[in-house]
Amino acid sequence: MQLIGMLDSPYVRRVAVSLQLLGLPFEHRSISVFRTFEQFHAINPVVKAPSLVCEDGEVLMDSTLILDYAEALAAPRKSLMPKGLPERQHALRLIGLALAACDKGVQMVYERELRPAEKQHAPWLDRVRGQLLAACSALEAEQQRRPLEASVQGINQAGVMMAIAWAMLQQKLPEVVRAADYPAWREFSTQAERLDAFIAYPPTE
Ligand SMILES: N[C@@H](CCC(=O)N[C@@H](CS)C(=O)NCC(=O)O)C(=O)O
Repeated sequence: MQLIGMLDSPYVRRVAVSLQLLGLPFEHRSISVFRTFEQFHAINPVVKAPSLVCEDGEVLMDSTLILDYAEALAAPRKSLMPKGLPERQHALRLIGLALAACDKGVQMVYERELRPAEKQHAPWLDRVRGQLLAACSALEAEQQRRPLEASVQGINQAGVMMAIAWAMLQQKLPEVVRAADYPAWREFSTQAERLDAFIAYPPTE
């Protein structure tokens, strides 16, 4: 199995860390959707990171769908998704919030880095920033209300996604998502980043 994409993408990193925690062997290939577009295009003409090349050569994309496949591969030995319905419901809420935070963060970064300054549309950026901060506030409130565990045994997919979203937002948009405003989320993420799977796949390359 090959995981294609750069670890500065939270979606790629999410898959890499999860595959590692699930104990699934894979080769990571750091190919950029921007700097090495043609090389990426040769593997997946849609050029979406992450892409996963399965053992039989079929290519999957979208981190959530790739992880659905990974969960099936690892079952029944290991899973990062809670089994009980109330716990699973809560995990899905957190994953949704953290994915939304990443999506909005990535939109802001693309707007700033890919669009010429004179073509940037302030009302759109304000809207996206508001959505991003709403997701961040909800994540902080949830972590204060029902703290997640950041141990190697206890971390689940919600915890992986929360820590990875935090790292990406602190790396790319620290002036928007101010660390001091999110003490519980920050502390949880600091602990998660000490796990071997996170250390093995750092957010920069
Ligand atoms: N919902 C997707 C988002 C993936 C995504 O947007 N990846 C970015 C890299 S951070 C990408 O492929 N960008 C290139 C493009 O969309 O053209 C997932 O969870 O995998």
